[in-house]
Amino acid sequence: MAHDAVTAAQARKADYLFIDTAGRLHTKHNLMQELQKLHRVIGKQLAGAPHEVLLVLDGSTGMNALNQAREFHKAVPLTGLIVTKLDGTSKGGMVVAIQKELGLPIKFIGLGEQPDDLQPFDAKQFAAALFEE
Ligand SMILES: Nc1nc2c(ncn2[C@@H]2O[C@H](COP(=O)(O)OP(=O)(O)OP(=O)(O)O)[C@@H](O)[C@H]2O)c(=O)[nH]1
Ligand SMILES: [Mg+2]
Repeated sequence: MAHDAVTAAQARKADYLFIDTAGRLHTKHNLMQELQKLHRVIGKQLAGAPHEVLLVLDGSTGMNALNQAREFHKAVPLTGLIVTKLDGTSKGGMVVAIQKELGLPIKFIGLGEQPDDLQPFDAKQFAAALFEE
């Protein structure tokens, strides 16, 4: 499917192609291999692709998110993270640990279920929110 999508995007001279995979746990070895294959196939078809590999983490899982990020980053080189569900009780302090260990930029954060709730990550604003009452 990804192969066909790249072909179609090239034929239409599209500026962007988003490939959204089904969610998976890093412990599912076959699904992690599938992810690596996907990455390899796209790269063979188009030099430099995929240009971005974003991992979407559920912020409510706390420090488990760090472990997930670490394992996914080993399987396919990530270029950034999206941390969702920061509108709940989780304040997202794990993003500090992730940044410290893996040095991956957080591109967007999720603050609700509406399209507008997916917002660009602003480190200053995020840090301020982390410490406010
Ligand atoms: N409150 C809240 N809900 C969210 C947020 N992001 C996603 N959700 C909800 O979480 C649920 C799952 O979101 P999906 O976008 O389907 O998650 P997914 O990772 O694509 O799931 P799979 O493709 O099945 O692996 C939906 O009901 C979303 O509305 C968020 O930032 N805050
Ligand atoms: Mg999905």
